[in-house]
Amino acid sequence: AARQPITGGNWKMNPTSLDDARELAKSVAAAAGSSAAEGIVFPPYPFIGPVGEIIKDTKLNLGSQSIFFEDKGAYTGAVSASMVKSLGVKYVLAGHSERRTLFKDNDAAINKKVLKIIEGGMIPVLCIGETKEEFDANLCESVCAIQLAKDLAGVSAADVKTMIIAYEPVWAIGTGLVCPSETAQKVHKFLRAKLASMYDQATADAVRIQYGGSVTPDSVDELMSMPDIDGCLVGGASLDGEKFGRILNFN
Ligand code: G2H
Repeated sequence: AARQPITGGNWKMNPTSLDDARELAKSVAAAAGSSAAEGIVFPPYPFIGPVGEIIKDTKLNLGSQSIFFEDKGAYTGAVSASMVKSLGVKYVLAGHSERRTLFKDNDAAINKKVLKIIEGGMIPVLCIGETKEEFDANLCESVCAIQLAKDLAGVSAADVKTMIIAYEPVWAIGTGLVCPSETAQKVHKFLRAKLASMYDQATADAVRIQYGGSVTPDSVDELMSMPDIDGCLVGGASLDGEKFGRILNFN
């Protein structure tokens, strides 16, 4: 496929100080080089600006881990799409399982965020995935299909084409249990077929689908050899510049 591989480093609530964030950004920038995959870093909100300064002359892109879907006003603690856009953000996560579980982001809110990210001139990275119970009950495909349909409601084919979908089986997140590459490939293929039925084949073929969940330098090459895996969304291993650099420079 002609899809350009794209891999993101989701720093989550790490590192814990601006100095440490700067150090990490510098080591990622040094290790990334002219990587095989397009790279994105998703720092915590307060570090987006400073990290953006550090990576501005590299091939890395700047990301935001979330946004709130309102434009402005009395929403204490919230951050808007235009705020992160003004810092140079290009990609924004929506629907990460930690947001769904810990912060009660439901599909209706995630859909509003996706639409707001697009309206704000940025590209959503929509995360979907099933829990362990759902996986064991053979509900992986139906759960992912429902999330996709709800979260993409009202998104045009032209916009979805530029989007990234991240398939993150919840049972593989931060657990060290990587989903076997063939299993992930099967789900990615299913998701692309679902996108083709929601839109059309050309649109589905353009969407980049990332795998996320305990990706490391040891698992990246096999994952990236799968035809429908177009990149990875990396948590833990993105906090080490060398490891993340190796993941960006997959073989
Ligand atoms: C899944 C992933 C990053 P980790 O949440 O989005 O985290 O690689 O630590 O499993």
